[in-house]
Amino acid sequence: MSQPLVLKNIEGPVAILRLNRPQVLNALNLALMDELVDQLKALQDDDSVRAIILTGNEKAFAAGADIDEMADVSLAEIKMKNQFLVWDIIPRFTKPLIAAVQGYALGGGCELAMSCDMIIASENAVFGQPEINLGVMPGAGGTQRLTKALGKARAMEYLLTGKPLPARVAYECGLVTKLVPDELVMQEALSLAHEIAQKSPVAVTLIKEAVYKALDTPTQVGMDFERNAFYMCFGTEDRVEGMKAFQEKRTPQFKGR
Ligand code: CO8
Repeated sequence: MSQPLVLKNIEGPVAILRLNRPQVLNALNLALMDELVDQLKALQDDDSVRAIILTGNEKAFAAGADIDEMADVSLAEIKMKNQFLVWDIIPRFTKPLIAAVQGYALGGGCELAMSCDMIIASENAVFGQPEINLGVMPGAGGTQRLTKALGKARAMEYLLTGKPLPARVAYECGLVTKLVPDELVMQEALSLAHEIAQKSPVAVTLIKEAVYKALDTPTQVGMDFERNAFYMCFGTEDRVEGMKAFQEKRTPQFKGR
């Protein structure tokens, strides 16, 4: 049996994880999600890795949770399985995570892409939360993250009808970072990942946390977090290096200390 998730390669400081269940459009079964979190934990501990790209294939990033795996599950089973424990780890991952999306990103696939820090999408990508058509609803953040990105009025329409959200609309709503032709998706994701990988990893992590505070907390709480995070930067060697490099008119070499 082929691996449901492939650590394709590590290109310098950038690791690429590829969802690999092409026969079912990368439907997210429990084994795949467990493997994804295991891989992320390993990459978290690898100091040489400073950014991660999560991708699928040309036809699908992921077409949602595996419906065949869910079809016969009882309420008691789904409740007790607590499958979302692994999902909660993804937004807490401290290194930058970029979703490179081609084709379908539906249901859990859309939620997985939205759990990443940024999405690079091809013009033919299709997002959406079609769970309503299965008699259920999103369970891994779809109602929350789509609403924050699109606003109530438009999110309601997509969530209640389950209709596809074209990449162009997702881009215009701010859900997608960059929209590029199909063949340039990985190139663009790699370029972005490599650029961020050159920055101070500590500052990158703190900025990530601060941005999520902006989404999840009242402004003053976020401002307080930001101020303390700013102070924390002054405890790093990277801050000394960054400012010294500016004065010496050279490129800084950040070490993550
Ligand atoms: N689960 C299982 N199998 C799938 C899934 C899926 N989500 N999506 C596609 N497949 C399978 C198909 O059954 C088919 O298998 P087979 O060849 O054996 O018949 C194969 O993939 C190819 O699919 P299609 O023939 O249907 O391909 P099309 O190009 O005709 O259509 C679509 C593509 C439109 C994407 C269509 O496959 C589709 O509608 N898929 C289901 C999309 C969906 O409803 N997603 C939401 C699932 S529910 C969910 O995500 C809940 C999230 C809760 C939290 C997350 C927990 C993990």
